[in-house]
Amino acid sequence: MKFDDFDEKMRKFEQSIDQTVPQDCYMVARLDGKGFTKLTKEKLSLKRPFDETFRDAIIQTIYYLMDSDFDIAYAYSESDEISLLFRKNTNLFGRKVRKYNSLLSAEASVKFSQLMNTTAVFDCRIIPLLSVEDVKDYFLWRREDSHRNSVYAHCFYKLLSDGKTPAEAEKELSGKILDEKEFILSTYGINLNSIPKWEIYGFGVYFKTVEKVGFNPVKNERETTTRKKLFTDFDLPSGQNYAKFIEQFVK
Ligand SMILES: Nc1nc2c(ncn2[C@@H]2O[C@H](COP(=O)(O)OP(=O)(O)OP(=O)(O)O)[C@@H](O)[C@H]2O)c(=O)[nH]1
Ligand SMILES: [Mg+2]
Repeated sequence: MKFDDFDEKMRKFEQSIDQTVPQDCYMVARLDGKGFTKLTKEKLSLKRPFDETFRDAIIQTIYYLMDSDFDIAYAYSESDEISLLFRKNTNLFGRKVRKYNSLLSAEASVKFSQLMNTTAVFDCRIIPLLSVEDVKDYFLWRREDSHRNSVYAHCFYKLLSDGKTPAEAEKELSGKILDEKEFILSTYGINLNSIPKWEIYGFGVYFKTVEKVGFNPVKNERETTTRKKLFTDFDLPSGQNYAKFIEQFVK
């Protein structure tokens, strides 16, 4: 077969499952650590349920992705997951899903592995969203997921420190609603205000404009310039205030 004939025949297969995110949609990617329960327990000696070294490696991974050309407006992280909201009009990779999934997963995995001196892998999914309301709801949803997971994890490790086996702790928590788990924590003198906020609700990363005072040798005078700097927000607003806060990134 001639090369052009091969090309025509094979491209059809290659392109048959190529998907692109429509220009009208907002786009979020969610990365999630693969098998991090095992990794954090067996290969890394981390504090449980939450560890600052782990958190800081996630933050550095997010900075690395946001400092590259991915066009990310806002990132949110809880546990071993990272959600990335892209700028509305981004046209990187022609909005091809396979490009985002493969490159984000690869870049995050390599960076995080280097930082933690281990082999760690993130999967990635792209979530197209139709409206500003959907974007707000997406981030409210992940924040609430964080809240639930975190309360469970704090309860679980408190029960273990009280002498329960993992199976007993799991059984005790199974079927309990959030309020009941928060009550269990209160019996240990713990409430949501006594746990670092990022452990319960996760944290956000975004660019902030900062002013820098320098010296202009040509004009022989002090000069104030502005530049964008990445900032980690450990004190995200809650409820509708968080939804309102998200609006600034949906452009
Ligand atoms: N010790 C410790 N573990 C953490 C920390 N952050 C996340 N993890 C662990 O990461 C795991 C994330 O859970 P999942 O994503 O649901 O499960 P997974 O084992 O990664 O499985 P898959 O995502 O399905 O591959 C949980 O077991 C958490 O305990 C941390 O700061 N310290
Ligand atoms: Mg995971």
